[in-house]
Amino acid sequence: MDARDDAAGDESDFDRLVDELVDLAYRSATSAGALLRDERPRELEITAKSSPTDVVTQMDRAAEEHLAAMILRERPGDAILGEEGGARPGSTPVTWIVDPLDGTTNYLYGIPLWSVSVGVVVGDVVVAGVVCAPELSLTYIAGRGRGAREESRRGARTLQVSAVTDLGQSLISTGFGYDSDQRRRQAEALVTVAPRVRDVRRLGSAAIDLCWVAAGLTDAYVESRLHPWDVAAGALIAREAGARVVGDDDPVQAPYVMAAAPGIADNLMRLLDATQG
Ligand code: LIP
Repeated sequence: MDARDDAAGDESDFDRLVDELVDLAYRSATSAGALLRDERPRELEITAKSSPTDVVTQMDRAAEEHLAAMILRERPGDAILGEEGGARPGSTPVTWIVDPLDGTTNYLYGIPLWSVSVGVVVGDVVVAGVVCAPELSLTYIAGRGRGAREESRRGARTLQVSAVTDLGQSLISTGFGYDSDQRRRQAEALVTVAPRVRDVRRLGSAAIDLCWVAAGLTDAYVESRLHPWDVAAGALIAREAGARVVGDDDPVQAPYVMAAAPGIADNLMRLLDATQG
């Protein structure tokens, strides 16, 4: 029995379910994004989590509560796995994997590169993903097998990864964890990669990193020690836009999560594998 059999009878039922999940993911992500943008207080209450630089604010929690309320109002039996709320069990094959505020440090500093990421899994297959970046007026949407699209001030467009084939001409984004030993290892790997590519960017939101590969704004994104909520939606969006994506099925344990234009994916993976001590 696969996810289709569990969740719905035949193909058309499953397709209707995916459409419903994409729609609810879109409405909940954009609504939570508006809350974060429009109701940000003058003073943020900051609490440290895994390290002094891994922080959570009252807005992270408020956004996750907002997402859960919208989702469970329409689909009360679904499970939710959220960065701030842990795991809420469900009675259906559907699980919502949400990062209510991806790029918390950027949000804290007033840097506009932050997002709300909502991924939806049926059985063990990610079927819907929405990433909303409200300060940039950008929303990225994908349904499994339906391609990926961007909505912006300029309207809507279908997403397609870049056609780059030369690693030395590629623009790569990456990120660093909150643990100092992990950051050292990530920086050491970057010493190997940086001289072999055009340039490197560090945006601060994994979900946006993945969507910008899908949009062709960067040619690849690589980061290690991420969490399922960082990547669930963005990995689907990148894959549906034609990216090669690895590591997203177990982002905590994988050597790295990578989303790359297909023309450079093999060479980039060879380079990354050489950095794995
Ligand atoms: C962040 C990621 C970012 C990573 C940070 C952090 P958060 O998520 O989006 O790419 O480099 O270490 O994990 O903590 O802002 O939700």
